[in-house]
Amino acid sequence: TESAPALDDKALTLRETLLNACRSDGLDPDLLPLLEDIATSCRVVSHLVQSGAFTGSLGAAGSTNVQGEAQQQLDVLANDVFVRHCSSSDRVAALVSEEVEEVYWLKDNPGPGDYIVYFDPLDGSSNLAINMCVGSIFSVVRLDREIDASDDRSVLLPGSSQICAGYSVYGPSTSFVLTTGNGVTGFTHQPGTGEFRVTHPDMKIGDTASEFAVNASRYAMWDAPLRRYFDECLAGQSGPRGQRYNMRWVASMVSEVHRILTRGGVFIYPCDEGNREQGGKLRLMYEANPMSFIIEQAGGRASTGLERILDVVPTSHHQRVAVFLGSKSEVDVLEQYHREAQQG
Ligand code: P6P
Repeated sequence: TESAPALDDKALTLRETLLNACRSDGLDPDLLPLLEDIATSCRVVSHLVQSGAFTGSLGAAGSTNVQGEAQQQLDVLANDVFVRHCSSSDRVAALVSEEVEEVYWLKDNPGPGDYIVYFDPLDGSSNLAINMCVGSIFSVVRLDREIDASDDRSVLLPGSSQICAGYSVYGPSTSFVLTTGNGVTGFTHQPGTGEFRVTHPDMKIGDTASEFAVNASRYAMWDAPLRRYFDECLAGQSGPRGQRYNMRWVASMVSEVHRILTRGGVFIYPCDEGNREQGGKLRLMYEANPMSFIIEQAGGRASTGLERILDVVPTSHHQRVAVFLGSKSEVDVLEQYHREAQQG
């Protein structure tokens, strides 16, 4: 009989990594059940995405979400998966989902030590129909005081109060990337065992970049500072940036961020004439904040163009924000150009 393929059992599992973080980094052990629930949610969503063509769930749901965007069936299914699994920990006080207008309150009197989980259950779902990468994004805050569960404004905490954040990319393989405030660790789903095993320990972003990610079809709607930066990138070696850039645009923020964590770069989604009324395209609480925490933990920067994203004081749990994130030198220049324009 053929011997079973040797499992690569050297790579630490997610559970082993989290237990080590409890011992060495003072990670709160009560966070582990919740992080396992989030990882389970990502495994289930990965399975739903992989099998979507056979279950007829790749199409539109025929509804629109609070963002006014057409919901895909898998947006709704993925949301239900996260709600089901993240509700099982009795330390979770509330869930904030991109797909649902109201806050899900799970406790009547949330207080110190309870968690709030913010998530985009399926980011980039318009890619599903064309079999391109999609993902899930999550952010966790631990309460240090009692909050009022009858007022949705109670979940409006700045990104700087996150204790952990991460995402999963459903691509050729399923990645799970996590920070608990001591650097960024990348895991890959191991077919067969179902384990998330460490494949990218200590992910870091270099200060310089040779790739930018922006939806350049919106150029005519951009403000001057972004056009200035973009034109300089296109000018290449002979231009003020003195180097050639390559461009990528996957229409899935998790994919862009994962590429930047893997080989550097900058991701840009500005406020422009087309989205200024809504405050931009990307959402602060469950897209920009978690991704900014991860990017900073990997040595990069994340700015609105005028301020650090993690310092933005939220006014609504679905509010949007301009996003410039990635390699420090690129974000520094973008911020400099925006500040110069602001000073006139
Ligand atoms: P555009 C996906 O809908 C998303 O929220 C991000 O994941 C992605 O970066 C962006 O919007 C894509 O925007 O302009 O290409 O549709």
